[in-house]
Amino acid sequence: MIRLFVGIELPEELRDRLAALGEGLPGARWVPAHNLHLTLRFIGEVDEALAEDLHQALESVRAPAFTQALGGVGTFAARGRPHTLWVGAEREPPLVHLRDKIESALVRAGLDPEGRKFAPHVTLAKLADPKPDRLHHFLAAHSLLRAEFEVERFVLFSSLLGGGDPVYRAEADYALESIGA
Ligand code: 3AM
Repeated sequence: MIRLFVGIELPEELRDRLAALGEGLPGARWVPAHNLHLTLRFIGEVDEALAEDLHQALESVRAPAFTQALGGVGTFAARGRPHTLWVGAEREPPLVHLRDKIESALVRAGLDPEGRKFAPHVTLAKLADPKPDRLHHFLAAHSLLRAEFEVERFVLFSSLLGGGDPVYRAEADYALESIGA
């Protein structure tokens, strides 16, 4: 079995910039710079045969390259407790188009449809027990954060969970069509 997800890598410079935000927020487990990514579709544990079918399905996806904007910071919470700190990804048509194409390809290849709404983001940190005033201060201080990067491919990642940070590995990548090509 292999645990998979489909995502977009961030350029190294942007990862370093985002990882550098990770100072001054106690109670946060920061995602290491090399793990920062934008998830398009979480797949989960699948066997090798299905993984191969999913890979082939992803190879059939045709979508244009685009510029992706990131902006603002926020949290996901459960029962009133924030557990994930993220920077938002603009829900622009090219991103949604790519995500929809990937979704249909994966469902055609045998996955159950994704039931949850697509809320594109880059997870910056997992929050264990953040001090509310420090968290509010962090969110306010970075509310105007903006960045842009070019998306020229997407990636099928495997994810190995252990004690510490997950180990993500690019198992395959898929080129997007260049603008004007
Ligand atoms: O993109 P981020 O880092 O927010 O939290 C996991 C991570 O999200 C999420 O998939 C991404 C790559 O691992 N993830 C993990 N388990 C999940 C699950 N059961 C999940 N997403 C949905 N359902």
